[in-house]
Amino acid sequence: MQYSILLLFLILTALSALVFTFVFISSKKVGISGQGLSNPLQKRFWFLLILFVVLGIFASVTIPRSPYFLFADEVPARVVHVAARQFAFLLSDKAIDPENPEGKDSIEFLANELVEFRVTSLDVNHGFAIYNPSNRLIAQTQAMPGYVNRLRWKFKEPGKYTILCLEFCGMAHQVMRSSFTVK
Ligand SMILES: [Cu+2]
Repeated sequence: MQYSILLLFLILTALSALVFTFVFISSKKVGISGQGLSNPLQKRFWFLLILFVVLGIFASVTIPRSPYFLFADEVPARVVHVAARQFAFLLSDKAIDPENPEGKDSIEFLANELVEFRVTSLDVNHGFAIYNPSNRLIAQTQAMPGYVNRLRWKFKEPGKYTILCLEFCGMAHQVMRSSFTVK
């Protein structure tokens, strides 16, 4: 399924590239005289070149820092299963059975150990957002029915961390919260 969506996107991308190339090639035949930047075609060429270089630099700097690659080559010390539902989060060291969902009352981690959250939802889309003891958002992913999203993080600061839902998921969305402790 994922691969067919990717394939569809690649085909659409190739089609749009073809259309743009066709428009670009056929519009070049219009004769415009003038040297250097007084020529609109030259101006456009330099504008696009600079734009692509800037975008290329931006992408190559930011994409490797994407959270998808965070701690990718390390083995997590802890794996915690998270099931979100209206209007609570269940956290457990074991896989959560959707037929009989149960979570632990309290979860504790050690500071600086690599924790992997495997986040899913039992009903609608929810957010899974982690706030540090000073209530700053430090990491988040979506909780989606039918999917397991992995979120890896090392908690440096000991204290109580809060989990909040970042998707408006129903009438009691604002009470949907949980927490864990880092020692
Ligand atoms: Cu929610």
